[in-house]
Amino acid sequence: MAEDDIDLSALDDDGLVAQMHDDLYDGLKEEIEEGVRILLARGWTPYRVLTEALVEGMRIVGEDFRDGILFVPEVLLSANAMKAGMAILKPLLAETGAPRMGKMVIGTVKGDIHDIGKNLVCMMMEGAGFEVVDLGINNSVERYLEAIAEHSPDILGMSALLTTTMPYMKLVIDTLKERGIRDDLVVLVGGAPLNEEFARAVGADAYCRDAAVAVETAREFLRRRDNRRASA
Ligand code: B1M
Repeated sequence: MAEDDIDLSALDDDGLVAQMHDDLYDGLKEEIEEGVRILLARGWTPYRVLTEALVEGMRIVGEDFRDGILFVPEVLLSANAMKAGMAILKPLLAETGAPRMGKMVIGTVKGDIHDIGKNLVCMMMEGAGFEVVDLGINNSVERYLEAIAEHSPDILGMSALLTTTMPYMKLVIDTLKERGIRDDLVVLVGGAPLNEEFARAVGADAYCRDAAVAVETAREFLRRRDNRRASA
């Protein structure tokens, strides 16, 4: 350890989490990985590490990006460190042994390369027992249609982080309607600039504020669908 390095394991929980927010801000991948491992070893649940150490750290990065204090290259380093932490948590979140709940195809819409939030949704959905087909970023209508034809999902999820890309969701949903397959799917949308009103306006079934809400909403819609089918 270099002289000015901080011994993360010597910090108490609050100190460590605060240090991890700083390390995420500075894009320090290895420190984030170490911090995640320490918190897990101290008995923190993977979900708590995710929300309190990583997501909260990224929120701070987001504010300074918005205010012009951080720029794209720095935010990319933060995103890279965040992903490294998420990679450790992913198998743990998926380890719940939950029964298979249904299948979701999800992707970030065309023109948009933000994927951290979408990846979190994938992790949480898998952890809750859903089968997830992740289409990644920058997805065209055609790509969504191909994936729906190939995987026959119960749920289509779309993510957008830019006000310029979120209208693309309407194009996808309108195309599903034209093809007569809209009502075969539960369409859930999410991303920081969206809200419920937007989701209604584009014809989605629901807006999901965060990954935990996405899981709850998916469960609720499939439960309602199964009840309808059972009583038909
Ligand atoms: Co971008 N970026 N970015 N960026 N970036 C934002 C979104 C921005 C708000 C920053 C700002 O100005 N404050 C702003 C958008 C402004 C606007 O549209 N009004 C912005 C901009 C402008 C840009 C560029 C245009 C910058 C430039 O080039 N000049 C550019 C666009 C590139 C493109 O997409 N074409 C750009 C680039 C980048 C990076 C590449 C540097 C990097 C992305 C790296 C990556 O994702 N691999 C980046 C980042 C990291 C951000 C911020 C800082 C953080 C986003 C994030 O990861 N948040 C962001 C600021 C912010 O959002 N506060 C910003 C953490 C994540 C956990 O939250 O994504 O909201 P979130 O996901 C949540 C929920 O929204 C929800 O659940 C998730 C988990 O709880 N959710 C869903 C998300 N998707 C869902 C789908 C669902 C359900 C729930 O389906 C069922």
